[in-house]
Amino acid sequence: MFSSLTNSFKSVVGKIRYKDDIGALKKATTELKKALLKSDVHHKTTKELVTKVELLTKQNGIGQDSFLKSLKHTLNDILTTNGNQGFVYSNKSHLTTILMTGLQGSGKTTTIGKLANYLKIRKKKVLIAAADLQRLAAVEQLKQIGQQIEVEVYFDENETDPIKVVKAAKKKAIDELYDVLLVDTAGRLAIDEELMSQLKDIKKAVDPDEIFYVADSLTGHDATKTAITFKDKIGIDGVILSKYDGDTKGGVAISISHQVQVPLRFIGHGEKMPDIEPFIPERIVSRLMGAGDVEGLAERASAVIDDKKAKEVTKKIKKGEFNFNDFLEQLEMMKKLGSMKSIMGMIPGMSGMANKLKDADLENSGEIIRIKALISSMTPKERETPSVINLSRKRRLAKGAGLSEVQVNKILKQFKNAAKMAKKMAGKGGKDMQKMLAQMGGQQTIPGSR
Ligand SMILES: Nc1nc2c(ncn2[C@@H]2O[C@H](COP(=O)(O)OP(=O)(O)OP(=O)(O)O)[C@@H](O)[C@H]2O)c(=O)[nH]1
Ligand SMILES: [Mg+2]
Repeated sequence: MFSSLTNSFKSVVGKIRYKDDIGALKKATTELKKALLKSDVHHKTTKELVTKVELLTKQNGIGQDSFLKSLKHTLNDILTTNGNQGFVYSNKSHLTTILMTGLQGSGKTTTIGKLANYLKIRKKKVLIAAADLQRLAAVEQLKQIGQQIEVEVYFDENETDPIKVVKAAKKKAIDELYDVLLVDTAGRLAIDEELMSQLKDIKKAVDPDEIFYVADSLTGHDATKTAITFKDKIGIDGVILSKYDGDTKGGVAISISHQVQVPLRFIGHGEKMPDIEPFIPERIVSRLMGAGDVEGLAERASAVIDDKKAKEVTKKIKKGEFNFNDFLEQLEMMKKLGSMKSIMGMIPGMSGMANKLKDADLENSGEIIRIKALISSMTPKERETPSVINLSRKRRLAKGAGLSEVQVNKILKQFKNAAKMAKKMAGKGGKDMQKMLAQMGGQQTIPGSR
């Protein structure tokens, strides 16, 4: 996600030797300035960053270590703004209410879905309020997202007043003990008084704990400008950058909170529901310095992996009872972890690899699609005990799943081998589910398995 910035920093740090002189420092800072501006970091932020790094390095003695430390320290300062980080629950009541605002098409509705999914994985009861009544398809879009992630959406198709909708949603959320209410609002092409006054009315009616502003990374410096206007007109508590996956420069993530003076809370980096990450400055600095984000990865894994289920599965594997139902369940769990690309970027030393993976992910792997098709044609008994599948059933299954018999045989054989291998591994105390999945899918098709 930050690979281009990470590479720039690496190259700049490389310009300065273990012990060096003022000339080398000047060269490095000039290079740093160029790289930041080229990445679209705001010019004021760039100036402040470069000046501070230069000053700090001089204070600590010119050399690579001192330069690196100064850069880390200054980046951390620049990225940290007064206010909350990531998602913060209300300290006033059981319910946390979030109002999502932003221009048309910036990604509000998608981000609502991503946040709802993020919170649901963390065991929160979430309600989404469909208060964008401007666009005909807006309610339908939210309903579909809600269905996909299994989160309830409050809507009223007979209502034309968003104020009434948010009031009713809030009442429902309180009465039915929801943890979080996410309110989707209508966007406009540009900032106009009508939008601002409607948002103010909604804000008054729903009394949110926090207001998030969704900024489209692809709009560059305009994202920063508009965020400032929203802050001045209605007040915002956090910025969420969307479409960061399409932003090859990436610098807006460095300067937006510094310029708006409101923390950047999340970054959206894809169209799918798991494609969102909390923005925690010290973790991001670690990634920018090419050191990965082990803490973030561990947090994500612990949210997604159900301890009890993991133990059950390990037990089954040890007994050699791992079946196709367990496989599907494991696959769902892996999907929740996010794309392989986003995971790789968090592993120390792997950020370079993340770029090569492009958008490869489990869901879109051809092999996984074939395996899923085969499993969906099986009877419950066959899923539980694949060994009962005989030749005539193999033929029927191939037809049902639209596969050739050779493909069916291959998948069944791979599965058998994988279960065997997993049993062996579990016997040795290993629980490496990923390796097993890789074996299942064939070495070529699952990214990251080689
Ligand atoms: N690649 C990518 N696409 C995104 C991301 N977030 C949103 N999108 C896409 O951007 C488009 C607009 O997203 P919406 O969530 O509908 O935007 P919105 O702000 O609700 O739009 P309005 O309701 O019309 O104001 C959709 O096609 C989304 O799939 C992201 O992080 N990455
Ligand atoms: Mg929308």
